[in-house]
Amino acid sequence: MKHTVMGDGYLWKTKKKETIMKILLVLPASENLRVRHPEGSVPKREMLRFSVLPLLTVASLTPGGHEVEICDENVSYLDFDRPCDLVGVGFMTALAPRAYEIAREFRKRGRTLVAGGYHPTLMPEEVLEHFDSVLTGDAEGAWPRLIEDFKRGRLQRRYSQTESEAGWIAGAEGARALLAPTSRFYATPNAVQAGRGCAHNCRYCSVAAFHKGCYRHRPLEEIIREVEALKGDFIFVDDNIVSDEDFAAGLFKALKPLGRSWVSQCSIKIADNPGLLRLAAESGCRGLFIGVESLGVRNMEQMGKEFGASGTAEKIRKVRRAGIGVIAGIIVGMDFDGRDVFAKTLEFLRECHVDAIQLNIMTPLPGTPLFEDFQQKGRIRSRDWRLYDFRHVVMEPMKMSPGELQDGADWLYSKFYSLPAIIYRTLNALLVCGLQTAFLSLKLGLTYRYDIVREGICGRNPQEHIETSACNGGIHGILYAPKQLGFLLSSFFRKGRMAQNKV
Ligand code: B12
Ligand code: SF4
Repeated sequence: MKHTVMGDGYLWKTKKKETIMKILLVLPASENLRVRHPEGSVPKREMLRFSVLPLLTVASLTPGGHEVEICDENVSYLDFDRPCDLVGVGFMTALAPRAYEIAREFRKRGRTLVAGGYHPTLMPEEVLEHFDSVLTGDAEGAWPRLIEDFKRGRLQRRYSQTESEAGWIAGAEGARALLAPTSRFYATPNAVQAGRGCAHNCRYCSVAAFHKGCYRHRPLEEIIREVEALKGDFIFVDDNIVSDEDFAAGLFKALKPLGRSWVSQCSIKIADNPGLLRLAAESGCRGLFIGVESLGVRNMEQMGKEFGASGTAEKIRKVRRAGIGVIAGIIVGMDFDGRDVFAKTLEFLRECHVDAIQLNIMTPLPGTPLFEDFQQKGRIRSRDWRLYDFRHVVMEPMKMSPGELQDGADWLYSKFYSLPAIIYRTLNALLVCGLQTAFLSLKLGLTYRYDIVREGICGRNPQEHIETSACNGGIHGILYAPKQLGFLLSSFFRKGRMAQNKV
């Protein structure tokens, strides 16, 4: 093999005069989460990292022969001086400023830069100010063409799938080995995708904007083959694994004989289909991230998510009684939320015994109808994309001040993840859902708590106007304990009775 240095790059030519390129794929990370020095430590939050399927998929689509390397800044230090010809960066909105920094550094060193993923797809013009080329939408088909063009020195500014390529969903089989050196830093290195997109069109959701309300899935045999090749448990990173209920039923049946445990995301509609819920549990489903979002019916209607607006508590109980833990996505700061939303939500979450939450502050993401709406009404407070991480207030709320929204969200977050609450939830999950879900609940709880302590999140309930110095559970946790203990005992006896009835 002959080494030919072209410009400052590292293109190789084989004996047959084929050009071999070195491609570096990067996942940027925000400042508080990334590895900042060559010997820097990796923050201990494995539970909140699952593989890097976007980059692995792009790597697996790369035509044979080229050398591909990946760098997830959450777990590895990004060395700008490493030799490469082409740098591909995939990023969501909150990571756009870091992606632009990365682009600047590589440009100084004469590298060619390509962007892909959510933010580049939804804001391509902005991204092209920093990158040589942008690939919008799915990369299947478009990425190999881009590579070919680059190799021939005719890289275009924009790439996207052709009509005939649309709908193709590639697996990541060919690229999983790239993760081997860092796999211990992830909750699981085994991320798989059964389908993409979602049939719903919620107004705030980037998935709806990216996939335009379209859902499609891979052939069943292909998914099963990919799962079979993995060692151990896995996660389906689908946005809504039950988007097509018939397909989901077939998938769950096919998974059952494999005896694996898995977690995924889905809409609360799964609770309305007891047969599907049972199949999911039997196939090894141990936890589902469900976008509960808001308790306010009017909020849900305004966001185009009215299908999830009623009977939520009972639906959550149904999922848990099937042996599946519930991680609820919650949004605070929607237009009909007043100052009482934080305490009410906390009470609700305790009553229906969700196993974990992802707490989000209402964030209009660029490219969504919600963003357009907020922009027109002059309600966008900041366009600093770093703050679009769902932990900061970037818009003018309707029924409280931005400060109150921030305080209330922090308060709810730290209260939900107080130590007594984590212990209680773990025991409850053990009794209602089983050991694996209890373990999941405990590990998630402790990881979120680690983030809360590390970032000094405390907050206060704006409804009460009292400083809640009891950030670690304190008096609230103690006062609440007898009620929780009562529920634990009753769950235990109910479970005993259910077991007897089965016999
Ligand atoms: C798993 C996941 C995570 C994981 C891991 C993220 C990762 N990068 O691997 C974790 C838990 C860390 C995470 C965190 C967050 N996430 Co997230 N996450 C996802 C999820 C569910 C799946 C990602 C995935 O593996 N997709 C599978 C791949 C194959 O699909 P894909 O990303 O679309 O990739 C294709 C194309 O986009 C393109 N492509 C992608 N990257 C690249 C790169 C190059 C160079 C090229 C050419 C092409 C390309 O090619 C791929 C193949 O076709 C997505 C939803 C989704 N459907 O993607 C949300 C999603 C990306 N997350 C989102 C958000 C908002 C967040 C959080 C802010 C949420 C929160 N409340 O905390 C945090 C960010 C925190 C932070 N500061 O970093 C939003 C982003 C929206 C936006 N416009 O920014 C999404 C879209 C969910 C949503 N409903 O809106 N997330
Ligand atoms: S159901 Fe979930 S994934 Fe689907 S459009 Fe609504 S918020 Fe997005």
